[in-house]
Amino acid sequence: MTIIDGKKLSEIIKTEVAQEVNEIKAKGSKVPHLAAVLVGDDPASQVYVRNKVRSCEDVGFKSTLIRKDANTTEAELLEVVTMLNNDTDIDGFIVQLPLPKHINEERVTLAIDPKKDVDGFHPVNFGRMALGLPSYLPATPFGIMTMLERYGVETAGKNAVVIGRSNIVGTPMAILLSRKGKVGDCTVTLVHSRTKNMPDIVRSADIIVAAIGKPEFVTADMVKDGAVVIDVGINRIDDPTHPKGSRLVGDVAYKEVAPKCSFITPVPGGVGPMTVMSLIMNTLKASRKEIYG
Ligand code: BQF
Repeated sequence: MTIIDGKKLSEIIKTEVAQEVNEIKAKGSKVPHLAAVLVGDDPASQVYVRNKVRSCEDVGFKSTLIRKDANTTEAELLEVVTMLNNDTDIDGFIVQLPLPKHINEERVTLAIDPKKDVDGFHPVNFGRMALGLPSYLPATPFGIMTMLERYGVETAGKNAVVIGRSNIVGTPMAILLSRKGKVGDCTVTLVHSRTKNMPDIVRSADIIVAAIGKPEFVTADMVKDGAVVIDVGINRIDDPTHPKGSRLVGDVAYKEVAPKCSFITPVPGGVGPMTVMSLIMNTLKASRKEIYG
């Protein structure tokens, strides 16, 4: 059993990107610049945005954090998006999700210039991804593809089961694994809350991607011997034995599942750090005009 160490891999990629930023600076070219918009004070979102800003600092990117209070209107947020679309110093930006309930995430995402949409959530980027055209890949699936590639996980011809059909993880993950490519060429099944016989289907998987947001949903009886298990879940559960009274668990019952696996990702320190690193990679691509010229 090999633990796919997302923390360590993200640090390795960070040093590679930092090296490239040094070369950009040595040439006197423009330093990559990422902006992040955070609306409200959701504690998890604050942590995520802080992780992104810190990663920018670590690789030598410029970063700008724009904070708006929780009662910011959709119109005000759209003005910020327009301002960032037009700011020529900013290569890419993100609007941290989830947004407060009175703001329509779809309208905000549609307002982002696809050239600067380093989260890859705009329908233009999603469509280009689905067609196999150059695009910004959504950060979590991109991070998972990078983990599979760098750990040399064989995917061609394997049965992959993706659990969960969200727009930003499950659905794009299923598309990417099914595509031709270095990582890909899988036979993909996407299962969700209305799926019948979910345990039977998951048991047939050579590769499992768990992205349902239910703590320890995938148990040992659902996992075939030798399977590759990628855990996207980040769930805080009560645990009175812990100093904080709670701890993080994934969507996989790690302790019982890990011994059956060929590869498994831990939580924390698995997919999460790779998600943040993928945003950095997309920002480097934006600054180099790799996708849109
Ligand atoms: C780790 C996210 C759900 C909804 C919106 C490192 C992150 C998380 C975990 C992180 C996530 C999850 C992010 C770890 C960004 C990943 O060590 O395990 C980093 O910062 N993430 C987000 O921006 O929005 C989310 C999950």
